[in-house]
Amino acid sequence: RERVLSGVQPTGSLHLGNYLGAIRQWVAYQETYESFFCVVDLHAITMPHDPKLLTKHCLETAAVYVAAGVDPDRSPIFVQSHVSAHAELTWLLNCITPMNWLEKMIQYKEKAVKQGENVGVGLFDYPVLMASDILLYQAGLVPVGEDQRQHLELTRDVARRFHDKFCKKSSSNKVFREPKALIVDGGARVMSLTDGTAKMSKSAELDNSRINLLDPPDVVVRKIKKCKTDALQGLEFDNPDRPECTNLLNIYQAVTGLDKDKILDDCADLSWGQFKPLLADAVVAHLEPIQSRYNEVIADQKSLHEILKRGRDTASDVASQTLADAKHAMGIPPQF
Ligand code: AQP
Repeated sequence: RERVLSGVQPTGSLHLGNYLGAIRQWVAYQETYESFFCVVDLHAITMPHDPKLLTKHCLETAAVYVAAGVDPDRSPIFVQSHVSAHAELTWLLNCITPMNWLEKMIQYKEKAVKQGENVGVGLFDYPVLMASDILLYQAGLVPVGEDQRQHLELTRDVARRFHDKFCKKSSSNKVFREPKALIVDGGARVMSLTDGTAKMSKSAELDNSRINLLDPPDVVVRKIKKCKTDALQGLEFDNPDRPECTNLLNIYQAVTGLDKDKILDDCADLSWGQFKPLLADAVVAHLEPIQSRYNEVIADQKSLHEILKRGRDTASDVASQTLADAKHAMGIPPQF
């Protein structure tokens, strides 16, 4: 079976975009692929973070995976920093990755602008850490949105460069598997509630810009009531001049599972005042079972720790083998 690896950064409370664009898809992948799901805390610290919250956010993120339907008995769930091979392989790969490859990364350029002079080496190196995450597990497929495509391409380039430098003799002694992108099914980007051209994001300042997965029903209703719309008559998908309209209909489609034609039949002539309560009800109903499962999972910290320990052990077994092969290929001395 093909192997899939994916993760979310524990940078705050997870939102509908993280769920619809990533975690919900993972639940389906478990049927087809051997899956590893990681809470990528080493990535999260590439931007300023609060040390008092990081552990809490890691546990909450793992609990959301379980609540959303990831089955830890089938798919290891683990915290990235608990498998030290991630940091170790990053160092090895750093030593063969040209600086100018990383200078071209769009996400780095965008995030670095926000940091000004304080931009850390870790942010620059983010794509190499991501390459390590993927390559350690010999993942053939990586679910990526448009914004991560460039990083996946870099992962392939780094693997190829490693093989060119250290594994020339035969293709059978290649250390890594070159991953391919797994196109996310029906995974339209979920956009901000306050600006239909910006993606919904954990770190956006305005809480009203996102629906957090754990927002109680009254908060969801309030956020949708207040969200940005436009003054045009009727509702339609895909009009580039109406990004908010497209986004809200996309969310409605994702949480109801209805097809576009049915939605247009039902909603094309509605006013915002009529559509918003429908949308709010559908989102609340969709989140309700996830939230009640989450409350059970997070309340049982002992079991949650156990899940992460088991995940770490399974992940470590795979990762340490790849790391050992990489070290061997590079001529790093074995432990005497
Ligand atoms: N708005 C979104 N719509 C669809 N998918 C999304 N994802 C994130 N936002 C949306 C997907 O969630 C996964 C995990 O993302 P991440 O936490 O690693 O980082 P991110 O993409 O940068 O997510 P955020 O929420 O915007 O976090 P911050 O604010 O910390 O940067 C990925 O698969 C991503 O595609």
